[in-house]
Amino acid sequence: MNSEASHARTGAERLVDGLISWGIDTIFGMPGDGINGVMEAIRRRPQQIRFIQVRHEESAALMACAHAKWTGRIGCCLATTGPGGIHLLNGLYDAKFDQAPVVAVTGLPYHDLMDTFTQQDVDHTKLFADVAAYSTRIMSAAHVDNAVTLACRIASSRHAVAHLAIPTDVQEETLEDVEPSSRNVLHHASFAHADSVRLPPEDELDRAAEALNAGRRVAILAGAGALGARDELVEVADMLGAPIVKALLGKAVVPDEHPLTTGGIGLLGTRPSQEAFKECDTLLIVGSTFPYVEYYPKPGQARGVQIDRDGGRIGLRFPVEAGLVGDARETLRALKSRLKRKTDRSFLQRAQERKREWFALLNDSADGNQGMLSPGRLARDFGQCLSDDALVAWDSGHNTGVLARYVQSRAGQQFAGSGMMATMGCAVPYAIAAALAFPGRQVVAFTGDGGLSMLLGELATVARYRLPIKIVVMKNNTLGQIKWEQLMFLGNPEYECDLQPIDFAKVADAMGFTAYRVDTAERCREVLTEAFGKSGPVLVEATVDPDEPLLPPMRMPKYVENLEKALDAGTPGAARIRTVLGHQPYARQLEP
Ligand SMILES: Cc1ncc(C[n+]2csc(CCOP(=O)(O)OP(=O)(O)O)c2C)c(N)n1
Ligand SMILES: [Mg+2]
Repeated sequence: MNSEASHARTGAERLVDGLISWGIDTIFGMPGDGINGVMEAIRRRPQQIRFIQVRHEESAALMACAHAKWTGRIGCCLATTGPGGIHLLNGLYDAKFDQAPVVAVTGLPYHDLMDTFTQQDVDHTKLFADVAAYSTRIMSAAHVDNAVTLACRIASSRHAVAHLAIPTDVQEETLEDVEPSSRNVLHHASFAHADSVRLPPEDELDRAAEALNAGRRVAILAGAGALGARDELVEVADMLGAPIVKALLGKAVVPDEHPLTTGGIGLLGTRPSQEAFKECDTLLIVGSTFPYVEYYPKPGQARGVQIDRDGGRIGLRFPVEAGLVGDARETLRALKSRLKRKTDRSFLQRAQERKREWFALLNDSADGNQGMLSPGRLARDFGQCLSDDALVAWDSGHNTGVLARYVQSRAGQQFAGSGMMATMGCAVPYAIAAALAFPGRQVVAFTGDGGLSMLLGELATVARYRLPIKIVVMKNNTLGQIKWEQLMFLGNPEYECDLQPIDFAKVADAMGFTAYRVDTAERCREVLTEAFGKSGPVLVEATVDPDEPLLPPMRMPKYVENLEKALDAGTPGAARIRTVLGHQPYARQLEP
């Protein structure tokens, strides 16, 4: 671009061009008078960037985060001053917590009215100071280029949130209006991308290999950091005869059907995974800081080795003697060449047998479900109806638990949702981001009724862009997960968890969806099959039994004690709940 044209570009145009040069092709947001200069710059660049209009800025931030998780590229969201910016926060924390690179762009009042109690005068740089690794107020058109490239560079290199706040008048300003300062030499900052693949030092790799080679019962914990290292992880697991246990964010690391994995861990995990952790003498953690410490092997029970790209996360949940700071794939490769193949395969074989038993139990109990649909049956059938290349978005609740436990992921599928933030309402925004990034692939959201109602307006976004998303809402008319937590964690009767029922099928119909209802086990598969085969946006309202519990895979004595206490203390429907607890797979989960 010649310098005259460059000088004529507004601050907003410079900003949008900067984002484009970093490969950003989609911006999620909502216009407003504090950001309309940027809107105009986007409007003028239809070939390079598209704007996706949302109904709530929280969704825009969740979509930007999801875009980053699905594609591995920077996600971008936009909001106006004050209420718009404030609405972004929850989605941005989701990105911060799961280390998704996101750039947020917000408006500010006129630069010379800031902090004067003017309309919507929220200081976004203070507001975003905690959530963003980089947050700045753009001072003039001459400040845009260096600020925007730095924001993108920090977001991508630190896997973090970066935030740019741009005053209303600066969006309109050009370099003909303002001179750069004497030290701000034009074009001094670079837009070139830079990446690295880090490797740990040799002696640390040797120390890790020594521990792993000495182990007789090695287990692996894999999380989101291992998503790009499937082949390497499988090779290492095979050499070590080690079952791969997956944190939820790592569900797609290795397909559930793979013989080297026992599936998930935690409250929503599998029994063979828990048993592997109870009995292992060595734990290799790859790209995970799965937060529930009580599900790890006990400190002192097992030697620990951990791979993480962030040195600050080594030894966070489990004491390790070797911390390998580096890229998961390259580090596993380097480690593999130091490992000896274990001839004793008995630990792995035992885990495989237990896995067969566990899934037979889940399947048999799903098959045995008659009449009122159980959450497990719904999730099992849902998993079986997915395409081989489905992108599946989860929400936060009991519904996430059954999805994690019952859906047997396949090699070409991807799964994503809010991890460390575990926010309700994420499934639909995540699915929208997936459908926009991967047209042609099946995109499915699995959500609870509480979660869906939080950002219900986004059904209109799905319809607006004619996204062929399939939404399955597990309707139990309760904040199911919290109900079971009140009973199990605290021993208190359920209180204020029941939800005013919503006719989601009617709502979806009014929003431009094809809607289905199912409420019996017998019809579940048939309805899901028909719904998934239908073109365009589809919602399935699946009414499930609200008395089916959310239990950890193995008995936790304190939880059982609390459950008894809560049921005795006047939990509504206690008698029915007791009956359900006697059914499989719960009876097995509660067995001493
Ligand atoms: C934004 C937000 N608010 C509250 C919570 C706490 N919470 C976690 S799960 C849950 C209940 C979810 O209810 P629903 O969506 O109906 O799913 P269910 O558990 O019934 O499957 C709540 C309130 C949360 N995770 N996120
Ligand atoms: Mg619910």
